[in-house]
Amino acid sequence: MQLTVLVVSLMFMIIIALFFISAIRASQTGGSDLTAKIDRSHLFWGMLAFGFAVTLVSLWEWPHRITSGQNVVTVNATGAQWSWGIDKEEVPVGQPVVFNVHTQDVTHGLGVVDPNGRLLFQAQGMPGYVNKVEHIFKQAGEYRVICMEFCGVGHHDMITEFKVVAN
Ligand SMILES: [Cu+2]
Repeated sequence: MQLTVLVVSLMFMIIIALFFISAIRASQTGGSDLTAKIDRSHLFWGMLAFGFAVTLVSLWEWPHRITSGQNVVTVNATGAQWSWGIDKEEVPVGQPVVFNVHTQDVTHGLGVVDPNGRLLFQAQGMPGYVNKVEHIFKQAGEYRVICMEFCGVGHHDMITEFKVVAN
């Protein structure tokens, strides 16, 4: 994801730099340069297609896409002041896992952190609702569930763990 952001940022910087260069040249040569030659409608449709492609690529692993089927593992995660209760201690690698997130009292935020300490995804936990978030774990190991929404004095203690295991 960070590499995607870097590549997209560099591409935008190059495009903007080209416009600046052509504008400077146009001001020096009286206007017969690249900006004058580019058809504005081509530019519009090109930028639109570029934006669409970037959006598609960057959202490809959208975590809120919920699949259904026999191979989906369901984990019920319940937040309460101040702990997380999850009904599975182990989930498999490479299989869709759907977290049903809800709370018993106030709003909490379920955050799942990988063994390297990197936040993988999060979902809001709200009283009276069940929010679903899906993830396919790619790496076995110890994962942590933390709270992403400040919920009182014991908020920092809302940590629990589960294992991702190879099939
Ligand atoms: Cu909290």
